[in-house]
Amino acid sequence: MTPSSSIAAPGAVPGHEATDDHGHHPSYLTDGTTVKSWLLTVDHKRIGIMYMAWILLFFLVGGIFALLIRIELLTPGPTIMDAMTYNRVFTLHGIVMIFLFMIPAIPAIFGNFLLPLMLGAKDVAFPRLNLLSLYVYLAGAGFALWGMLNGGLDTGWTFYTPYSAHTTTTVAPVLFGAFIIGFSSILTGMNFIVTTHTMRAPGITWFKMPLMVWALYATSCIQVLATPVIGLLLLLVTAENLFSLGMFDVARGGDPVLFQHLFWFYSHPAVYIMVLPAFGVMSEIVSAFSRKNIFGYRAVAYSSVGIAFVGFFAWGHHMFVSGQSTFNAGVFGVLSMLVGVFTAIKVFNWVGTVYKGAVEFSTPFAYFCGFLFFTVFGGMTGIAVATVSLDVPWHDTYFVVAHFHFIMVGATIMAFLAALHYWFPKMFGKMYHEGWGLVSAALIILGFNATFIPQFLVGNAGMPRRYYEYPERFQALNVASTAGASLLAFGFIIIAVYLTYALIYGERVDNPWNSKGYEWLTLSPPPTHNFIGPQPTYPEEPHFYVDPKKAEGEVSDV
Ligand code: HEM
Ligand SMILES: [Cu+2]
Repeated sequence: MTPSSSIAAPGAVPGHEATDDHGHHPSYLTDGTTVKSWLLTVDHKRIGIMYMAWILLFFLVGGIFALLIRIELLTPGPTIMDAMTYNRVFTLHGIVMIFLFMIPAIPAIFGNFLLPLMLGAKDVAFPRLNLLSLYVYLAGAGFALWGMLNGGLDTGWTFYTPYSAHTTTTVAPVLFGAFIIGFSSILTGMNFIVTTHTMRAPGITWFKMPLMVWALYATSCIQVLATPVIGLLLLLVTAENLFSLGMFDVARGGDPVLFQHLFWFYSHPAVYIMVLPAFGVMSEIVSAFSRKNIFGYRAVAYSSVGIAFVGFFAWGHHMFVSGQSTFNAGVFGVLSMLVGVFTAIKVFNWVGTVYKGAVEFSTPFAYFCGFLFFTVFGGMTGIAVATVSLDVPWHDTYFVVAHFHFIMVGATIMAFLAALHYWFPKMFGKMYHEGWGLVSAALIILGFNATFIPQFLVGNAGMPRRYYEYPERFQALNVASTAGASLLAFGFIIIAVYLTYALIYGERVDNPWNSKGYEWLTLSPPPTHNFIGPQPTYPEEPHFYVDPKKAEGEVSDV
């Protein structure tokens, strides 16, 4: 199909078929092909693609470290490294995955690419600031990786004091790197908030915004409000580490638990920086592949804001055993569970959307199914660990590791891969092999379960996290977990292969899903300024598949 013959969803706008003077559309990919035109671009789509390249690279680095951890834990004693190296490896894995992959992944890649398209805007509000965010992120990543490779650190990704203030490993550059990355997060968040407020095309009211936009908006609010706290904290620990200020030192009037409060005041909301965009992705996908408008649009939109809000009042659940009163612990437990309520609202609405939908079981939908499972299972174990009497024995065991991997990694990775497959044709105008898509999705979902279900069990049996050696009775479950991780890695390799192939040889497509999301109202890949000819008009809600004359819940014949 040539670009000019491709028509988006029914209801495509006038101007969509317009061409330039030469009768064809230059896309953002072909408009300037020099290295400089990429490195200095202010086009949100190119910036999104550049984030993608880097973030995938860091994901590979974090993944290699994950496999090293799993190989080491194959046997109860030393396997491939010594204990100190092991401490460094799991710290590296955690820091790279959290700060370099999970936090920026969906907002920086798909948020950047899609937010202006979904709002009918030509770009984000501050395009140059957007480019700056990318380089600030890379500068921070550079610092952190440099520190990790030159000596490394052994504090775990949580940098708990008093240890992080005293260890002689290379803490300061990594903390400083994380501090810099925080600025990138804040700048992107600000940019998205202003874009959402000021750049919506005529016709897009707040309650006609795609749910992905709502999710990105709620995420941005967390980024802007919470990140400064950890920024200052990381600076304080750096100073403590270098100059022994005494801030977190009891002997000098400081308080090591103060660190935990400030750390989790950011890092608990930060888990929603990772997972809210994932929820947003899924709201788009469930609607597109059920061919129904989302069930309970307003409830889904408000619950994103609700999660962002109550997420700020739950941090104490990481500190049940750090000496807080029983009353405090109870309050933090209940507040944590409120997050579960808002998440459940979303889950019920997603299921309600699928119900009686004309489901198309494609690769993105397969990831939606995996996502639903990880979110519900991970969320319920969240309720369990938010119950103080249960968390006391589970704290710092593999049970918690399994909980947060299920919800955070499971849900986010499912959404990341779903987004990658759903928007791949949008970004590159090419289609991948659907069969391989489904095979790798099955491998990944299976591998993920095989990796982390044994960790719930071994944690419940008492195996602590962050230990290098363990009693022999834990070995079988650890071997199972490592086998699962290998399956997972295999799935990712397959994806890398067929997506690269599709990038080069894939069939030209425009809107292979016949999606009605606003972002599909323009060409795939989009032209540089997003729309050719007049801006589209937005008479309907995004994903308006249902004939309004028919009763709600019925399927349109689109
Ligand atoms: C929605 C996405 C969620 C994400 C991304 C997430 C992420 C995490 C992470 C990263 C940790 C481990 C932190 C560490 O290294 O110590 C953790 C622990 C914990 N989570 Fe979640 N969580 C989520 C949902 C929930 C929910 C809904 C609840 C409560 C209802 C919850 C309750 C807890 C508790 C109590 C702990 C601490 C357990 C302990 O350290 O003993 N989480 N979570
Ligand atoms: Cu938390």
